[in-house]
Parts: sequence; C-alpha cells; structure tokens
Amino acid sequence: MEIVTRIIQLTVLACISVSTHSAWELNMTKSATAIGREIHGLHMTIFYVCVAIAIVVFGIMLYSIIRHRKSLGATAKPFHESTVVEIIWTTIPLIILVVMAIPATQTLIAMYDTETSDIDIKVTGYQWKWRYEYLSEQEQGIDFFSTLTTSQDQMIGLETKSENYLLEVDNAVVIPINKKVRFLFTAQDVIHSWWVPELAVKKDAIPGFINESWTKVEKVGTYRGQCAELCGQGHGYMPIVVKAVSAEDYQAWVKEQKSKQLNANKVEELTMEQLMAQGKASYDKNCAACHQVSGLGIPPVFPALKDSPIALGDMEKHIDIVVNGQPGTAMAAFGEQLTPTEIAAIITYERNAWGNNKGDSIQGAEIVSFKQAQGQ
Ligand code: HEC
Ligand SMILES: [Cu+2]
Repeated sequence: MEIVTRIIQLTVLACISVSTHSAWELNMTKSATAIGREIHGLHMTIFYVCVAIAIVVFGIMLYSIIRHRKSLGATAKPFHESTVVEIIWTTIPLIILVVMAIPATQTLIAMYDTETSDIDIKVTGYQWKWRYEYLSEQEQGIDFFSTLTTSQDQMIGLETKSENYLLEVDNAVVIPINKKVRFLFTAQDVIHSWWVPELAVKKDAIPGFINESWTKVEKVGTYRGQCAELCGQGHGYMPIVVKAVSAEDYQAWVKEQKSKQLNANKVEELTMEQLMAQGKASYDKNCAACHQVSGLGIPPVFPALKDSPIALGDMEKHIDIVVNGQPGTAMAAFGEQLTPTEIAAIITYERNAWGNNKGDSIQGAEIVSFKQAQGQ
C-alpha cells in the first residue's frame, strides 16, 4: 500500500510543479525549418482527424448503450446483412483515408526532394563518431571527424555534468542558413541513424547504401541530435552538433577549414612531455570508450593495453594495429581518422602510461613513412 501512496504523492507533485511540465512535453519538437513545420502541421491534422473520429464513434456507442439499455426494456432488432450499412461503413473510411493521403503525400514528396541543393555533405557513421565530407565544388576537400567531448569523469560522476552533457562534439558540422543542404548518409561498420529533431531529419546510415535527406535552416543557431540506431556499446556517445551560420561566417569557416586541411599532414617534432600530454588527451577521446581511461579495457571483448604484449612489444606491430585496425573486430583503422602526430602521441602514451614504462617514443614523421611504405 505504501508504494501506491508514494505514486499518488509523486503524481500530485509532478502535476503542480511548473518545471516538470516542460519535461512532460509529449508533442513533436518544434522545427527550425519550413519542412519541419509542414511535418508538424501534417501530424496535427491527422491527430485532429483521429480525435474527431473517436468523438463520433464513441459518442454514438455511448449514446446507444445508455439509450437502449435492457433496464429500459430495449430489445434488439433481429435483422442480418444490411447492404446499406455495409456501403456506408466502407465508403466513409475510404473517403477519410483519401483525404488524409493527399496532404501526407505532398509532405512526403517534399521531404524526399533532394534536387537543386546548394551544398552536399556526405555523412558517415562510425563506432562511435560521425565523419563529414563536403562534396560540393566550393568546399571540396573539407573532411573531418566529429567526436564527443564530454569527459569520462563527467560520465562516472567525478565531475559535475556540463550543460550539453553527451551532446557536445569537437568539430560541429557547419552549414549556412537559407541554403538547401543535401546530406548523403552511409556507415563504415554497423547501422547508425543521423537524427536532429529541430531540423526534422532522421535517416538511417547503412554500410554499403546511400540514403539522402535535406534541410534548409532559417535561423542562426546550434542544433543538437544523437545517433538513433542501437549501434553498440558507445551508441549513446556519438552526438550530432549542427551549427547554422550566416553566409559570411560560412565563407570564413570554409576558408579556415581549407587551410587547416592543407596543414593536417604537416608533422612537427614533439618532446616526450608533449607527446604524453597530447597522447593522453587523444587517447581519452578516441580509445577510452573501449580500452578505458585506466588502460584496463573490458576483457575479454576489449583487451587491456596495460601490460599488453602489443603495446609493450615491437613498435612496427603496435603502429600497424592502430593505423590499420584489426579487421573483423571493433578495433577500427585510425590511420585516416587521426593525424600522424595524434597517432604518434597516442602510441607513445600507450607505451608509457599505466605503469607500462617502456621508455621509448615515436614521432609523427615515422607514422607518415609507415603509411607511405604501405601506399597510404
Ligand atoms: C570500438 C572499440 C575500440 C576502440 C575505440 C579502440 N579499440 Fe583498440 N582494440 C579493440 C579490440 C576489440 C581489440 C582486439 C582486437 C583483436 O581481437 O585482435 C583492440 C586491440 C587493440 C590493441 C592490441 C592490444 C592487444 O594486446 O592485443 C591496441 C594496441 C589497441 N587496440 C589500441 C587502440 C588505440 C590506440 C585506440 C584509439 C586510437 C583504440 N585501440 C581504440 C577495440 C577498440
Ligand atoms: Cu550509432
């Protein structure tokens, strides 16, 4: 009985507190795009049609039950197979369905119309991050990964959670406002789904297939979303951040990205301290989801790197597994995801962290020659 009292108390509390009302929001997200508002409008139209049908049907039913109840002496009419009734209950629903199909088809056609786009972006899902490649002429060559930046300490409760906990990334995908942006979705490993509620875009990213969608954002702002397909242990850790900016800001961003891209493969010589510091930061961001911050992994699926024969063994083999991954396992090829300097720093860190104390280090230039020797 105590539990019932408790539930009643909680319900009453929830009803009277204003702040919980927003959390109780049941309807679809209000969109920042015209097509999103159209989808919302369609959803409301269909909803009201359903409400009207419910009122009419249950109204007649309740009226009949009460008006013709047995205690008033009502007796059923003994007829069978009425052609008139059958025609009525077939045509009315048919008309309702056709009436609903017209706006629904119009909206669907608009949603699927990816023609005449101004900018094309290929979006690839990885376990567990997103990659954005700009395909249109002007942005050609812009290609980057977008990885969660929420720290492990926040996740395990050692730090207070930030405002955009689990919804923040290092590189947001940047688009200009009032331009039609076409997205092409695919995935590298398993099925993911790119979902940003305020843009009304939700599309599966499937290995070997290309799905399309588009958006045209009207207001400058940051729009956040998440992967919406259970894609493994890190499914909750691959958020999406879209930054819609003015045309001028967009031009500036494109310029900055292009120069960044040119410098990406420039490697600089780092000291041991620099390698270890950069290595820890990159490791925690890119590797800790599986191998853990502690380097202890989650055996037997994700091996420990502390005392690992590979992390403490031959340098060549160690570079190979990080650059090329281990096909058929969750260990991805990081050669194209990270810069040579980042890879060198991570490998140095792995060989000297958690008591591994191997004492050796490696520079980005050696990663570049390793990749070149393999024709990459
Ligand atoms: C999605 C999970 C995942 C992520 C992220 C990941 N790994 Fe792995 N890693 C694995 C798995 C699984 C294996 C075991 C592969 C096998 O069966 O040979 C592995 C193996 C390794 C090994 C060999 C260890 C041994 O003793 O066999 C090294 C070294 C390694 N990973 C380094 C890294 C580095 C560096 C990163 C980050 C840049 C990273 N891993 C990110 C899953 C992951
Ligand atoms: Cu995913």
